[in-house]
Amino acid sequence: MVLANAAARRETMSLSAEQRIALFRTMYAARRIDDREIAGKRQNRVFFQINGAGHEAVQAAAALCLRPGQDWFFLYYRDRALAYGLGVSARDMFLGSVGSRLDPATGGRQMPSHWSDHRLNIFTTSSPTGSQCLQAVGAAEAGLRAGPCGLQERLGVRPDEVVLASLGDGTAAEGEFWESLNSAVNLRLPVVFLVQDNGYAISVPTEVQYPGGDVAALLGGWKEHGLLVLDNVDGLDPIASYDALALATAHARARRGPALVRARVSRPYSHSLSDDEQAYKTAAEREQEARTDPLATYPARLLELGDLTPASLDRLKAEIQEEVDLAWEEALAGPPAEPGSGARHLYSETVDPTSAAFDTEAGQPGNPDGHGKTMVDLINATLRQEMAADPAILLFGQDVADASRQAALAEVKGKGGVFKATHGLQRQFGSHRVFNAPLAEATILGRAIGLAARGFKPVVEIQFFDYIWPAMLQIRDELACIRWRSDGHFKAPVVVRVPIGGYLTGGAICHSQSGECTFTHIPGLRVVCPSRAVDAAGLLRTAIRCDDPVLFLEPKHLYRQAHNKGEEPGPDFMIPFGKARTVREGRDLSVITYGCTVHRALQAARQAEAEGLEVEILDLRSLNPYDWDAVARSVRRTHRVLVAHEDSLSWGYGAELAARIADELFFHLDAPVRRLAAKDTWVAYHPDLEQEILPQVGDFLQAYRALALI
Ligand SMILES: Cc1ncc(C[n+]2csc(CCOP(=O)(O)OP(=O)(O)O)c2C)c(N)n1
Ligand SMILES: [Mg+2]
Repeated sequence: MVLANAAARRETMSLSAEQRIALFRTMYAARRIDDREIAGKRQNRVFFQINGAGHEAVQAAAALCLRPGQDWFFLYYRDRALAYGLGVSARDMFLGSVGSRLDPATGGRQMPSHWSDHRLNIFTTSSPTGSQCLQAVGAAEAGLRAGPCGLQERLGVRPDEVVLASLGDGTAAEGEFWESLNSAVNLRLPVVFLVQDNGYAISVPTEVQYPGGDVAALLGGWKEHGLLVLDNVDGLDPIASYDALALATAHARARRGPALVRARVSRPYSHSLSDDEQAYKTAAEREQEARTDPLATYPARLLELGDLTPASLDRLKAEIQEEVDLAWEEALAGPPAEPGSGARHLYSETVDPTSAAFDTEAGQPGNPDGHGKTMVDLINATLRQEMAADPAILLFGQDVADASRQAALAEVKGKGGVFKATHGLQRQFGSHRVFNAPLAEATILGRAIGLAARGFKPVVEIQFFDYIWPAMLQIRDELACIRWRSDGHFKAPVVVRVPIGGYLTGGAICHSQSGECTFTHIPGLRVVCPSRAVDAAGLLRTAIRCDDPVLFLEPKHLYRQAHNKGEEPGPDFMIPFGKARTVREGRDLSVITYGCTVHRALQAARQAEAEGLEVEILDLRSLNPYDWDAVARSVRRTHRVLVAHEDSLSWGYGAELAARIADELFFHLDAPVRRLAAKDTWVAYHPDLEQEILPQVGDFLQAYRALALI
C-alpha cells in the first residue's frame, strides 16, 4: 500500500505487525461468531441474536488499548469484538447464545451479547440504552474516593485505572448519557466514552437524535472542563481507531479528565435478527456499507503492508474458523439453564438479613415508645455509628451534605438533608464520604451501582419518594437484577433511603404520595418501612449490613412525632427483615398495617375497646419480605382481618396480602378480608381534602365495627 501522507505513515507506525494481525484476528473471530450465531438462531438453537458487524475494527482497537482485569468495562450489546479482544472466548459467548447453565456470564438468564465477566472486570450488561454510562462513572468514582477513604488496597483500586463506557449514537440522546458526561467531567474522572456511530438507532437516523447528528460536535463547553473529544474517528479502520483510543486512554490514565471518542462505523447487517434493514435503508446505503465493511477492507491492507501473505491470511482465517466451530460444538453439548434455579441469586446466598444473625431485638430495654429520640434522630445516629464502623459507607444525594463549599462549612450550621437526617455527617466523616449529588436521580442510583460494584457501600437519599421516578430504570432494570442476571458474579448492595407519604398538610401531589407496591413488585429488591424510631434504627442497620439492595422508606410524617420516639438502642441493634411487630394483642380482629397507619389503627383500637372490641395490630415493618407467619398466626386467632395502608386502595400493597389470606387462610375466616386505604386519587393540598383522602382514625373505627358485625 502506498502511504498517502505523513499522518497515515505515523498511524501504521504506532502498531507492530503482530498487533495489526492481532486486530484482524479479533475482528474476524467476532464476525465468524456472529455468523455462526445467526445460523444457530435460524436452526432454533439460539433464541435471540444481535450482531456487531461493522463495529469490529474500532472495538478490536479499544480492546488493545485497555487492560482486562485492571481497567473496568461497561459495554453494550454491539460489543462482541471488544469482549472477544478482552478475553471472552468464543465458547463462553456460545454458551450464552444457547442459554447453557455453563454460561459464565449469566448462567442462561440473560440474552446473548449482554457481556459480563467478573474475571475481566466486564460489568454485567443490561438492555436499556445508556444505563451503563452512569454505572461507569460510579466505577471510576470508586478510584477517586478509595484513596481518601484508605481503601485502595481493600477495593483493589489502581492509580492509573481507566473505565470504558461504550454506547451507540442513538444512545447518546438518552438523558442518562448526558448525566454521566456531566458527572464524569465535573469530577474529572478517568472515563473513556466510546460512541460507536453507525448512523442508526434501529431505523432512526442520527440527525433525528440531536442537532446535526454528531454528538461530539455538541460538546464544546465540556471541553473547557477537561473533556478530551476525538470526533470523526474512522471506526472502520482499526489502526486509525487505535491511535484515537490510545490518545483517549492516555488522557484518562494521566488523570487529565474523561475522553469521548466518536467513531464512525457501519452496520452492514440488520439491527438484530428481529429487524430487516431493507425496510428503511436504501440500496445505495447498503451497497456502500458492504463496500466499506472492515472485514473486506482490512485484510487487503494487511496484504499491502506485507504483514500477511494471501496464504498466511487464509491459514489464519481457517484457524479462527476452526476455533469458532469447535466452540459452537462445545456449547451445543452444554447443559441447558438449570431447571428450578429461577429464584437463585435474587438475593445474597451468604448474608441473610431475615436470619437470627440480624436479630438483636431481644434484650433491648422494654417498650421504648414515647420516650427518647425521634425517628429522624435515630436514623442520623445509626448512620453515624455505621459510618464510623465501616469506611466503605458513602452517603450522597441532594442536600445531604452540611455545606458543599468547605469555606462555608466553617461558618454555617449545615444543611444535612431537607429533613436533617444526615446532619453533621459530612462534618464528621469528610466530604469524600458525605457529599451532594447533582439534581439528577438517575445519576444518584447509577453512580451508586458503579460504586457498589467496586466494593463501596453507598447509602443514598432520594429527597422525596415523589421524585424517585427518574431513577426507576436504574432501580428496576439494573439495581434489583444485577446479582440475578450475572448468576451471582456481581452485586450492588445499595441502600436507598426515601422519605415517603403524606399526613403532612400542604404536601399535595408531589410531596405526599405513597406507592410502595411499585417497588415490592420488583424481584431482588428489599423494601422496608418502619413506623417508630427504634425500628428505623434496627432496620436501617440491617439494611446497611446486609448484602442486598434495600429501599428504605421513611414515612416523613413520622420523623418528629412524639408517639413513636424511642431510646437509642445499642450500636449493634438490628431487626431482621420479614419480622413483624405485634403492636397490640386482641381476640376479635386483626389489622395488618405499616408506616403512618400503625398509629391511626392503634388510636382507633383504643376507642373500640370501650365498645368491647379487642383489636390486634401487626406492624409489618418490612414489606418485602414480609412476615407471613405472623399474619397467619394472628388471623387464625381472630378469624377477621383488615389490611390497611396509607397508599391508595386499588392494585395496592394490601391487595396481595388480602389475596393470600383469602387463598391460604380461607377456612380460618369468619368474614371476608377487608381493606382500608387512601382513596384512588392524589393527595390534595388543602388539609381538609388531604384528610378526606387518606385513611383516618375514624375510618379505622368504622372498619372495625363493620368487620366485627359480619
Ligand atoms: C431505554 C431503552 N429504550 C429503547 C430500547 C430499545 N432499543 C434497543 S437498541 C436500540 C437502538 C440503539 O441505537 P444505538 O444507540 O445507535 O446503538 P446501535 O444499536 O446502533 O449500535 C433501541 C431503541 C432499549 N433497549 N432501551
Ligand atoms: Mg447506532
